[in-house]
Amino acid sequence: MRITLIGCGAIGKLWLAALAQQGHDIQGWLRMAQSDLFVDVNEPDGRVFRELIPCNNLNHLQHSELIIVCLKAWQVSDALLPLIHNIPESCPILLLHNGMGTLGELTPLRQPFLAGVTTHAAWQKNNQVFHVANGITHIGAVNSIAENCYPIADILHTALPDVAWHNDILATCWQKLAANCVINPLTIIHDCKNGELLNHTAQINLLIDEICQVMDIEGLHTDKLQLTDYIYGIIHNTADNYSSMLQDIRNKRRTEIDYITGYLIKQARAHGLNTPENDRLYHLIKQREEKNDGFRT
Ligand code: KPL
Repeated sequence: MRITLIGCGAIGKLWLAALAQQGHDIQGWLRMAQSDLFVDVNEPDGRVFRELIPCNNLNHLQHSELIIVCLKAWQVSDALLPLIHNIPESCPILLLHNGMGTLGELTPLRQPFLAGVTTHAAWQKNNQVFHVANGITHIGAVNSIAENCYPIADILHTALPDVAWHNDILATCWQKLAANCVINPLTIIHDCKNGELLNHTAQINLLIDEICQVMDIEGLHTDKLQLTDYIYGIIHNTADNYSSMLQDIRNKRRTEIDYITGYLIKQARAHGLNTPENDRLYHLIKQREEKNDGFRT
C-alpha cells in the first residue's frame, strides 16, 4: 500500500518502521522538506530497525492510498491544509493524536477521515526511538465516506499490533480525552509522575464529576464508575511515566491543553455547563505555557 506518514516523532517513527518492514511503499512527510529520514527504532524485545525512509515526495503524496498524521493536535491543521489538494479524494486520512477538535479546523472534509487513539508508549533521544510499551491503537470513521475503511485496521494490525476498529470511535476518543483532562494537567500542577496522582484522589474526583456531565450532555451516556476505573487503570499502567504535557512544559514546548481541557470547556460552554475545576487547571497551564514563551516546536 502507498502510505504517507505526516509527523515523524517517536510514535510516527514506530509506524514508519513497522509499515516499512511489511513491505509497504511508505514515505515520511516533514515540515522542513528533506529527501529521506534515518529511522532508528529499538523494540521492547531487543529488535532494532535502522533504515533510511524516503520523504516529501509530492508524486508519492498525490498517489497515496493512506495518510497517517502523527502530529501534536495543534500542528494538524497547519500541516494538513496546505497539502489537502494534493491528497486524492479517495485517500483515507487517519489522525492519531491526543485531544479533540482538529476535525473542526479541517472542514469541509473532502477525504474519508479516521480518528484514532493509541496506548503504545515510545520516546526519542538523539534521534533514537525507544518503543517502551506495546499497546492498542483504536481507530474508526469520523465521516460517513470513511465507514467502509475498516480493512485498514487489519493492514495496520499486521504491522504494529494491536489495532482495533470501532464503529463509534468518537466515544473512544472522548474516554481518552477524559483521561488526558485528568492526568495531564494534574501532573504539571503537582510536578509528578502519573502514578503519584494517586495522592490526589479528591481533585481527580472533582474533575471526573465535571467531565461526566459534559460527556452526558454530549450524548455519551457515561457511567461515572466505569470512567473512574478506566482513568485509574491508565494511572496504574503508566505509573512510572511523565505525561506528555509535563514533558512539553519541561522542554518548553507548546502543550495540547487547548485540545484537551480547552476542548472539554468549549463543549461545556456550548451547552451552558460550568466546569470550574477544569477551568482553573486550564488557566494554570496556560500561565505555565506563557512563562515558557518562545516555544521550541
Ligand atoms: O496520553 C497520555 C499522555 O501522557 O499524553 C497518558 C495516557 C496520560 C499517559 O501518560
